[in-house]
Amino acid sequence: MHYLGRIPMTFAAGAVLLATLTGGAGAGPPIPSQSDHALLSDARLAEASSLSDLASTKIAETQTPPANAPRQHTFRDCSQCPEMVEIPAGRFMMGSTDGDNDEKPAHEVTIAKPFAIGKFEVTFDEWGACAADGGCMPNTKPDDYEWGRGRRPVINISWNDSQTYLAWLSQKTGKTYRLLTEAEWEYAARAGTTTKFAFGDEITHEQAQFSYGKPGVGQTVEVGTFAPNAWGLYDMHGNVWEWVQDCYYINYVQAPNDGSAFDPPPGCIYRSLRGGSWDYAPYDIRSAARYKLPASTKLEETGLRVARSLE
Ligand SMILES: [Ca+2]
Repeated sequence: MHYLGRIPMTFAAGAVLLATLTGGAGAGPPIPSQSDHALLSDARLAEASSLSDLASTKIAETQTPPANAPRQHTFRDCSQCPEMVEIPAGRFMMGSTDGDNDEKPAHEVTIAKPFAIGKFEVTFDEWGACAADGGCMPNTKPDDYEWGRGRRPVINISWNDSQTYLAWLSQKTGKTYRLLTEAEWEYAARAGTTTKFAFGDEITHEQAQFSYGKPGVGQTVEVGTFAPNAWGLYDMHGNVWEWVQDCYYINYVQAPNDGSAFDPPPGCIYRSLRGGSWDYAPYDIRSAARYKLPASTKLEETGLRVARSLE
């Protein structure tokens, strides 16, 4: 991903710290250090690539329910809460056979139970409601770069900040709001499709907010500016990167296949983000594309989308 070249040097220090933290013995399954990653990934990705042909075939056979399934029920738990869309149980092939190494191996994931997902990225208005009610400390008024607030997606949100919004939302509604798992995010982004985007293998500036090939200085647009995917979800491609629950790992060799998050002890430096943002190229906003940042990092292109389980 081209953005990696723009990561500040402090992130490199974080990588060293990660290697240090994960190098020692501890409870639970060991997490390979960054220095182990090359050896591990070479061996396992060779194995993974041998499965790629099989995966390519299975991808077309696995996706359920199909993209043309009936539109899901929507609801809102309070007047200022994000509008939610019920997503059906199903199974799909997560990852890709021809993308970056961190998208491999493509693997089948089963989502056993329906869940609810935000119809849109969380907006400045919604974040403001949290702050006005005493929540979302200390990032109560994230910088909008004078692009405008209202129904634009909230930006300058770290993974840690996202937890303050989810805690407020859960307290206000009595429901357990959370981030999507990375598997749930991709399942919802694909919406029954097996193509690079929910709209096919190409994407245009009439379908999503991304900067590549577009004149002028990029920025976010109001949520819902473009048409939704087949399951009624907006801006899964582009606009802002969306934090997910998972601890980022360099490939899917250890990825769970039940839709749960990969989040092993003893801790996590990098959290995953999905969907790309207004500042990216089509390749980086594909359904399978992944990104990572330290949990405390906030940028002009990091936001969130909420989820909650259905009783
Ligand atoms: Ca997005």
